[in-house]
Amino acid sequence: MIMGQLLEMPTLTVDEVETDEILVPVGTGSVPHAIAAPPAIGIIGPGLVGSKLIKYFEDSEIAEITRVFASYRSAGDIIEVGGHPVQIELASEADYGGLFAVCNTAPAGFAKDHAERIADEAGYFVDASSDLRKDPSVPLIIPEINPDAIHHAENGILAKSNCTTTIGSLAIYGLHEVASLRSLSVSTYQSISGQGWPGINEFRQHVEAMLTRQKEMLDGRTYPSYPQSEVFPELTAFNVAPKAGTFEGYDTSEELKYKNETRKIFGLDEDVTIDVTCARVPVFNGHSVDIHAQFDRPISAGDAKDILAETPGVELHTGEDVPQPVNAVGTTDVHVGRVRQSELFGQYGLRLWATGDNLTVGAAHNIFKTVRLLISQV
Ligand code: 2RA
Repeated sequence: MIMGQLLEMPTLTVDEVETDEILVPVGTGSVPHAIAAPPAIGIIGPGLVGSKLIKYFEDSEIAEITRVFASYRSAGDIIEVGGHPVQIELASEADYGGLFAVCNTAPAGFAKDHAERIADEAGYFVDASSDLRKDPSVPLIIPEINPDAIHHAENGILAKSNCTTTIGSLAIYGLHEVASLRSLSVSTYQSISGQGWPGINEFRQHVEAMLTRQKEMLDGRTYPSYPQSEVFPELTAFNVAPKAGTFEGYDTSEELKYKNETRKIFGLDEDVTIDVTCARVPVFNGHSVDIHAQFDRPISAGDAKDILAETPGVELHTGEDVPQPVNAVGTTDVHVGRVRQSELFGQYGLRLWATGDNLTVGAAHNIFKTVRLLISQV
């Protein structure tokens, strides 16, 4: 299609594009020897996370988004990126040659089939999905924590960790650098936006339905009278379900991600124990994590607060000022508060609460920082 035809088509904003939801270490793909300034970036999936990622690049001068990709549903649409119309290409069939990095925010399933080819055609494939996280050749990058891991990516493929793991890891890495972790007991309070627009739309319908049924809730009518769910098997409106993800044995998929990814990012030995319960809560956006950590040496709550106050990527809250999703939304730090000594582990343990925007610090901003790190290495 020629540009004249493209311009006759309606231009959408990235938020209007109905597309898949949502991501990237370092390798030996065809990284250009001399990159254009600014380097050209491709984004797969301009949805809830992808649109935020586009905005971070637009607001910076480190790189330029030159191409956008999506599934059949949105391929052919025109969106405006950096003040220019860009036609969305079909992600599964496009040739990615000439791009410095491709950031994938498509849902799980896409990276598994296409990462290798894309990383071969472009310089790097930075993956936000869960497809490749367990692959030993694919580093999980949280730039504040393990920036050097980008040098261990084979084939130019890197990934980010699950949003919940990222928020929890940012909250404790500064402490772990001073006193090594011996055990972690974690409960998560995960928001609805973790399941993208489909989850948000279902939640809205459920809230409306349940508001008209307050009497039933107060009288104790039970589950069968509640609205049917498709995205979340358990009711999300005015409820708390201790089940985020799907069961894989005794743990849910979200709990296993938290355990496995935390081990991989920190390089923890098997004798460091990690217990996790992941719950879904009726919060539109922003995941919270209650962390009970045991360390290999004494660390006082006062020292922990001093460390957290200086930890990059962390905003410390003290006293009456407690971190909450409603205040964390749109920010790019993890908000940490309620820092206190553990009764169970005494001087060797701390209890703290972390809240972060799962779409920014947990996803889009992590990918942006990873690409910025890759560019800085060229
Ligand atoms: C969720 N962590 O909250 C997932 C999204 N990747 O559903």
